[in-house]
Amino acid sequence: MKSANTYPSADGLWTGLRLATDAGVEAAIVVAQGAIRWVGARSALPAEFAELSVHDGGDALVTPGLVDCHTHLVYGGQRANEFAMRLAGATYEEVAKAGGGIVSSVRATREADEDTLFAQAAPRLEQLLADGVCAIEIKSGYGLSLEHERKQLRVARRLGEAYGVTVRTTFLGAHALPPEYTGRSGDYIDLVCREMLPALAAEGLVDAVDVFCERIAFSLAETEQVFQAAKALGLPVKLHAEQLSDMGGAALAARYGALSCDHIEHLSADGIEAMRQSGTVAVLLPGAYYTLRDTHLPPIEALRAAGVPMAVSTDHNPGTSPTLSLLLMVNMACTLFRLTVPEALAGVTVHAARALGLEATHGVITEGMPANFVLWKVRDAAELAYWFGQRPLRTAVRQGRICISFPSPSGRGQGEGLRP
Ligand code: DI6
Ligand code: FE
Repeated sequence: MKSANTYPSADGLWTGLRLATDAGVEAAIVVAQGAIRWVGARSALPAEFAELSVHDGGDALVTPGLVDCHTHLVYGGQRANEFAMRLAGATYEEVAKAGGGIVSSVRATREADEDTLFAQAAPRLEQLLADGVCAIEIKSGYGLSLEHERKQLRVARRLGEAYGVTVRTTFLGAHALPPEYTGRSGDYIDLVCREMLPALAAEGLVDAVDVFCERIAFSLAETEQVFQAAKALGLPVKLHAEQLSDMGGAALAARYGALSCDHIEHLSADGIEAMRQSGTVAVLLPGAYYTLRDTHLPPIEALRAAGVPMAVSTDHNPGTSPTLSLLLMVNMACTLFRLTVPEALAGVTVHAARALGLEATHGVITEGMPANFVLWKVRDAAELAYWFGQRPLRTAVRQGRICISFPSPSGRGQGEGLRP
């Protein structure tokens, strides 16, 4: 791992590119002082940029840097044993009731110190970066006490600094009831609202607030209590909503102007309408759907018809979605959820950026924005969805720096994601 500011600058003229939207025309991008200065057809390049030093794209497809807008990347241990339990017939809810599930990751996370958590999360982050991720959300929620939630969020911040990747931290203190609060859910929510959230926000560790609103987690009323605490601190909210049942969480979240409602397999028509009115993004998580062998599809056609923006994310977590490939989620969004390729790609770029409140800096290649873009060893955007399980990334520019670069089409270059 390098320190972020040792990556080479991406300033200069990038040529030999194809834009997904206009693949027939050679495109060029000018980067100056780490920001996009100009983008368009090479033939239309203004003369003032013609003498800049050239980065030859070699006919690569270029897209905005990908945004993974829902992850639980920082945690201790792993839960392969639950995979086996589910294969033997147990449901996610039964596993949780048997003392597994989120609470078993809480035990392992509490036992690990900050450096250990960092060392475990870093190679996971490297895999996502090798898939073209330039901005990522990282939630807490495996600490469930002030001390241990703080540790998770500090690791998330450190990861962003170490890798020069934009990290948005989300406080998910209301993820599960910690064992020491069994039977005292109200007391725990009070602790979350009165002590944990204000303290962590004051330390600058919280960019947004999330709740797991579900019958195995927290009720609608408890969710609203957390939203009120977030609102009092001026923090945006998002919600794990209607994953296993329709709790009415999405409509509540929309009332609080939520950035996103995530999972939403059981989202109702009222929930969709509320999200449409509030401009809330629907975050689709096909990795969890797949792992849980869910068969209840999110209401894609109704979301599409309502014009609710749909994002796609890994939901990386040790229980229900251990994937570290956002491109695999693009494939699954198409094959399992029937998104079109342009919808799925918008889902990991422009809409994902919006789900994090990052629409001014990420998700599109536009003059004035920080340079976050990816060159791919493919000719056609559909290939990004098609080659599932592969890593066609050639070059990743994050925050104006060349962070991953494979010099020749077949060569193994300096990629941080491909360590021996
Ligand atoms: N929904 C999920 O998919 C994850 N959290 C949540 O609220 C699962 C977390 C886990 O099982 O560890
Ligand atoms: Fe999640």
